[in-house]
Amino acid sequence: MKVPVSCFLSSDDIRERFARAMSTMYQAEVPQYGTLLELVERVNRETLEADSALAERLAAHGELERLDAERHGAIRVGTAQELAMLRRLFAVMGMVPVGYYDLSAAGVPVHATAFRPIDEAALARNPFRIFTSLLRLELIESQALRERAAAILARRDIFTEGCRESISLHEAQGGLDEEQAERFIAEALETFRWHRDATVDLETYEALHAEHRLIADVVCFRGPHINHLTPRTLNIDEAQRRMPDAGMNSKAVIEGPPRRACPILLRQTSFKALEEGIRFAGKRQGTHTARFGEIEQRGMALTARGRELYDRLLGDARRRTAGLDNEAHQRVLEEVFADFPDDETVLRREGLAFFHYRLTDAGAAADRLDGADLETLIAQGLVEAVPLTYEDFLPVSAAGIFQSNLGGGQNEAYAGNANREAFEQALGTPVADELALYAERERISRESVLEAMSAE
Ligand code: OOG
Ligand code: NI
Repeated sequence: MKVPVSCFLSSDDIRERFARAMSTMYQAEVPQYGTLLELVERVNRETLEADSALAERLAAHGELERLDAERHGAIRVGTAQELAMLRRLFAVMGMVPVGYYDLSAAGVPVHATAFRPIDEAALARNPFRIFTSLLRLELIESQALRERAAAILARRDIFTEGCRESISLHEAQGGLDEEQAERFIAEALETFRWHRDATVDLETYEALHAEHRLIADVVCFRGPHINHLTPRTLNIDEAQRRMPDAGMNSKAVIEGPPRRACPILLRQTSFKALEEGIRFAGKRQGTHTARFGEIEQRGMALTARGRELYDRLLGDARRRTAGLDNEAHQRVLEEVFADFPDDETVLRREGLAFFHYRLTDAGAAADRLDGADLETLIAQGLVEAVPLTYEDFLPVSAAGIFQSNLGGGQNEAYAGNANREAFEQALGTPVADELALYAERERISRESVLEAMSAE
């Protein structure tokens, strides 16, 4: 069967529909997540009403219509084969692996990447991404337990037959038409669904859980259930404040940088994972906690230099924030981050953040110039520099999110075990370098405004 290329849905369309289907499924599975969405929607509405400049800026950037769309989710898989197949699944939706995250440094036996869109138009349309962790059985000390876990994982297939067929069809045709895309979405969704029935008996679950709760979460179920989704908030401090009154057990502190005039990177918080009833093999009942809800607020992407400064200041702050409540934690962060410039022009001139350059209306109407340089064009109001939004994750923050859902469970013995090569081998491809992606987008925008402004 040959399908004309013009009938194919774009990968952006498929990603958007998939993200929406996932949100509907997760709200039905975890009702408290629906409550979180309502809370975020209310805070966003009130923030926009109180800040008309923000509302205008978001409207001008086409952000208002997609404010409610989820920004990310997360899953954890058990084997190289599962990860490699997920790479092919996400490719259907224009999502590629970006970045390597070593969580062993934080005592969690996984390493991870983020599957996400990378080009400008795709990110603007729908930036949905999935933080995907791979379990590292090799970090388990007990050989018997390692082998037991590997044997259980070897028996499961987390993809439906229809999902595999849809992926192969996409690869063979170079796209999917409407009906094929709908089938792909329905079949792919099955991989992320929750299963109340564990594949193992309670005793096996408990043995794996005793090594690390995350190992039990990955190994004992039929699939890598989506463990959270994350909408975007315009005021994370307010959302955090309101979570307890909405009946949510919020994590103690907001992860990431403090509140600033020029937001940087990513701030996150969550409600903690819920305890859910599980039927184990052999008919025994038990419980498991895995699924939670998160919110995020994104700021500008930092250059390697900006990131170094961020990491250093965060390290300084961490020595002083242990055990503090969120309010005190944020006060310390604000004090320490006074050393991080909080003015767009300074951030740009000092090479701390990435920017997108574009002509202003005046620039588009102006005469071409000979040898125009960027700073002069900006000073003359012909070109403007807009910060690039950070599209990735932060290992220290991710560790904080993991740990708040693992009852503080960690294991120092795992630490210091980054192995990007092994991860890429399992994935079947190298992960993209996030800094190079931002630098490239900045370079292209710079060259295109300079070209547009210079005389032939
Ligand atoms: C993923 C935690 C990381 C984030 O937003 O940093 C994450 C997980 O718990 O599986 O989602
Ligand atoms: Ni997350």
